[in-house]
Amino acid sequence: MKSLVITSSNKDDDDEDTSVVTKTRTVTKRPPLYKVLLLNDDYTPMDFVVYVLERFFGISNQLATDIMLTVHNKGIAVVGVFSFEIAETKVAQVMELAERNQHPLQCTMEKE
Ligand code: TYC
Repeated sequence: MKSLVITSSNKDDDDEDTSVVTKTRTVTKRPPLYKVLLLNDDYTPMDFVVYVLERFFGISNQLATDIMLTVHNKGIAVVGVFSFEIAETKVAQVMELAERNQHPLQCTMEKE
């Protein structure tokens, strides 16, 4: 968030009191959003990917299956769009579970 201070003053040479008006305008920028992407590989079981999508992204079994198949067929798909912190957490959760199960599944994030 940036604050812009606009000052208008009345400088003159006489001895009169001068007034200064200060206006503060707050310019609020929307926080950037990040896409969470899932990448295809040849080894991660399809039902594991569907499970990951249901568990960490709150996606229905039907939609999770569709997204998994899109990744399987196209190589990559956007799973969701989040703030930096949320996207980072989702990626970490997916990567941790994949590693724990020794699957090479890759999940990354990218600024929108
Ligand atoms: N290609 C994998 C298979 O045939 C399935 C898969 C789908 C893997 C999506 C990763 O992000 C992925 N078992």
